[in-house]
Amino acid sequence: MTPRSLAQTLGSVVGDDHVLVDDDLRRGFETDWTGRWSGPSALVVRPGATHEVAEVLIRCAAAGVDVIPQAGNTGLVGGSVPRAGDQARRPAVVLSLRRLNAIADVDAAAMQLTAGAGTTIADWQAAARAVGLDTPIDFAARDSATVGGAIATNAGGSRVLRYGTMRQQVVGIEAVLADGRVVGSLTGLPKETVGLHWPSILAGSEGTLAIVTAARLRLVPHFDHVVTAMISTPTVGAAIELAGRLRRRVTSLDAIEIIQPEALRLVAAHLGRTPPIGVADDATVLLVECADHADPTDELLAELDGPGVTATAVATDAPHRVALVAFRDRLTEAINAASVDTGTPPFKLDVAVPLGAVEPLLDLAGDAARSDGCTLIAFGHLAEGNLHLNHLGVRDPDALADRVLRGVADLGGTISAEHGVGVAKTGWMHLVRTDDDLAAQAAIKSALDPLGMLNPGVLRAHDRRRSTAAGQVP
Ligand code: 2HG
Ligand code: ZN
Repeated sequence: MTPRSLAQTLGSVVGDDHVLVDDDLRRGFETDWTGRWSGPSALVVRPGATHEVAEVLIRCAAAGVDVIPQAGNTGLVGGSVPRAGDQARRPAVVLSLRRLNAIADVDAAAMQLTAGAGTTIADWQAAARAVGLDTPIDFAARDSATVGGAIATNAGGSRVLRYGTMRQQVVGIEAVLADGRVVGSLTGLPKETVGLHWPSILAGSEGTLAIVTAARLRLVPHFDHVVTAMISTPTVGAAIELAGRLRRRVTSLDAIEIIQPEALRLVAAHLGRTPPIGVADDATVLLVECADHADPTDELLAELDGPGVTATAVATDAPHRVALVAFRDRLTEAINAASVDTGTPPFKLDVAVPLGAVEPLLDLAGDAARSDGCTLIAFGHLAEGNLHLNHLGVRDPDALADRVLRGVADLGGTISAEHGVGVAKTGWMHLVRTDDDLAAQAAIKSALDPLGMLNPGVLRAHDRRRSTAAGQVP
């Protein structure tokens, strides 16, 4: 089928205005926002309803083209933009879900609402707050990242210690299989045991099994009183001990974010502000947030008045809290801005290890960065042992990733905590999953998507060392 006839057949489903074929219209959908991942698309199709998604998939299957689902395009592992080079096996269509952004059936008593896959996290939040509730998920990319993408990657963010990851928030799902059949339910019954649980199957499947079109989502109480503290601890070990104490004793705890000194310096320079506390080079900084119906400030301060805390800045009113949180929320943006000077996009490794291994992981990552000659910017979500290892000016990303990810696996950790595998980490999946496990996953994929047309290459495990040794292209 020619590109022109493909555009015509999809235009007859979604309307010609929602099929983008011009280079300049497609460009924004073909590259991720860090600039590291990009590939060509035949066109971008923007369905406005579930039945249109189904019909688009049926026609793409008939035309022999691959489908790359995308919504906010805030992914960091190359999973939502077309594949480049050898990985682009057939022409690819970007299936943009941004138009599926309706919010419906807000039920304050059940504490649930239904959101289209293209709904942003910020819009989910606004709808929750309009009925005196809140979202269990929050992260810095909230204005662009979407519900569908958050489900696809099983996103986490800063409130996981209180409410869990995205998987735990999905009480119902609607999704379209590769052959156009629709599965799931948006009823949202908290108790329902009639076979397989589609939210569990699809959360974290990165658009490889089905296209999520809508979800029934959990809401949580909205707390009027929030306190934010920036805390300096002398060592990573002291930070972990403090985090444990806070988790055991402070019931209003919402977030414990870790920021290493180099990261704090970078974001401070980007913001043009001095951090409110002095931080030694070998210190560790925590950004802690508590939220409750009654003011939790005293509860938090009582725990900070002890060993292992060298400096604290506390904010209870919105403007001061926002100013403190900016040192955490704007890190990714600061890293992207700094990467422009290095001439290469930032190289990101999202990993998690058991808490006892956070310090060895930071040592290992520091050594690996020094060997490469790049600058390591480390921060993350401490309660889950989840570190975002960002590298500026990296020379050999593949060797760096190999060293760090093997180290992570040896420490009992995982190669992806919340960003997903995408195409970036397929070569290291075998470090944390057995061959039998990966074979079972591949069998599920081919049962649901026998043509292999949904997000090809993503989550497709291969052992990069074995493939390279055998001379195969991964
Ligand atoms: C965050 O925690 C996101 O802010 C992005 O997961 C992390 O940029 C990153 O590496
Ligand atoms: Zn994160």
